[in-house]
Amino acid sequence: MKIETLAIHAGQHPDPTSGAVMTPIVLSSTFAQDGPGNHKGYDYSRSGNPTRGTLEACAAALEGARHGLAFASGCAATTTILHTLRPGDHIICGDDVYGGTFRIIDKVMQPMGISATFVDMTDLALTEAAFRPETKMVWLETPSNPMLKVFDIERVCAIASRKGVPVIVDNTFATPMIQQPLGLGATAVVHSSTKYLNGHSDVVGGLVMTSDDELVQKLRFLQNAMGAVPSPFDCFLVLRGLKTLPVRMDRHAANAQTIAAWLRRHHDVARVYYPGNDDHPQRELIRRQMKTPGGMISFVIKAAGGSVAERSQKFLAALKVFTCAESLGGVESLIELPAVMTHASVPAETRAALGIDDGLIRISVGLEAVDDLVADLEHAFSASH
Ligand code: P1T
Repeated sequence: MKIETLAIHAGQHPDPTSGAVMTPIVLSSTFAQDGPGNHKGYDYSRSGNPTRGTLEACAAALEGARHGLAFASGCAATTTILHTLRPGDHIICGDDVYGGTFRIIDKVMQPMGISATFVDMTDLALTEAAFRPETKMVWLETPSNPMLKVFDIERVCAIASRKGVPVIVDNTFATPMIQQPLGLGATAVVHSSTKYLNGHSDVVGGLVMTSDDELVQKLRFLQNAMGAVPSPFDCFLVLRGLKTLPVRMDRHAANAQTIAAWLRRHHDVARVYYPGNDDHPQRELIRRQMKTPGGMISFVIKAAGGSVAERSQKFLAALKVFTCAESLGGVESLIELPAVMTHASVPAETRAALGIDDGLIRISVGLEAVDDLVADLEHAFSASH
């Protein structure tokens, strides 16, 4: 079946007791056993829950995976995967990742004896050179947050596979509608389902999908043992969000393509980072790897009088349709300054090296009428002079 059909039906059947077409929210924390240890598949809701199980099955189908695991947040999913590592192990991570992911690796895992090398994976020779005998995991986001770099999943996986090292791809920005990393050789995919998968900015959640039976056993153990599981209500909401993911992603990308092209022509804009740009340094790869360029754009405004950072602040304050907020992937358009918001936990010198300047602006293009979005941006350019 095609992904649009799977998004609506995978893992779902009318409820056998009531005939309910939509998956019920099973709130019970515990499940009756016919005798000690003799249950119908569920014993305690941290270990497994029917609503969560349905979400896990549907999400797995979308990524073409055999298994799905749901977590209380994207960071909980990330932390759980990283706990498959042991002291002395080494991880190679793409150099541009969500600030919270950088913080987990830098501030939580490194003190536990896991070393990390952050690499610009657009350079495959550099990536290969970063491997050590103790390298046990490769982690990448593509497109990356917030610089929208695109890494070649297939080639990075080929290098890692020669070394026997699993590759984890954070597919939050792209979603399975744009690319399916498991088909390109990745071992597992991680998502902040807070974003496009849920799509309505009313849930914090995470998902991991994999077809690796050995890895999923370790992750299931950790999901239960560490306990960072989502509520059944949140699972219901993400499951509902998935049903419209295919239509939402098309509109996000269409609106973003219009806005990115308009920004590039604008005399007040210094630079635009968007995978749909025809001068994007990875444009050949993008054509091969991504079905659409997605809904995220970063750009740098030109200074007017004061510094670029000052103008960015004024620009954000003047917007009426875009909301200044962290996060992305909801129906509504959001705008933020990564250096002081989502990527504040990345050290200033690292941010500078990556191009996350104090004035860099990131937008998550929503589903509003694109003319209204352009008019809102145009007004803010004028008002921030
Ligand atoms: O916020 P949480 O659900 O825990 O997900 C963390 C996460 C993981 N991976 C990527 C690529 C992300 O962008 C995020 C969260 N990002 C934001 C909150 C943001 O505004 O970028």
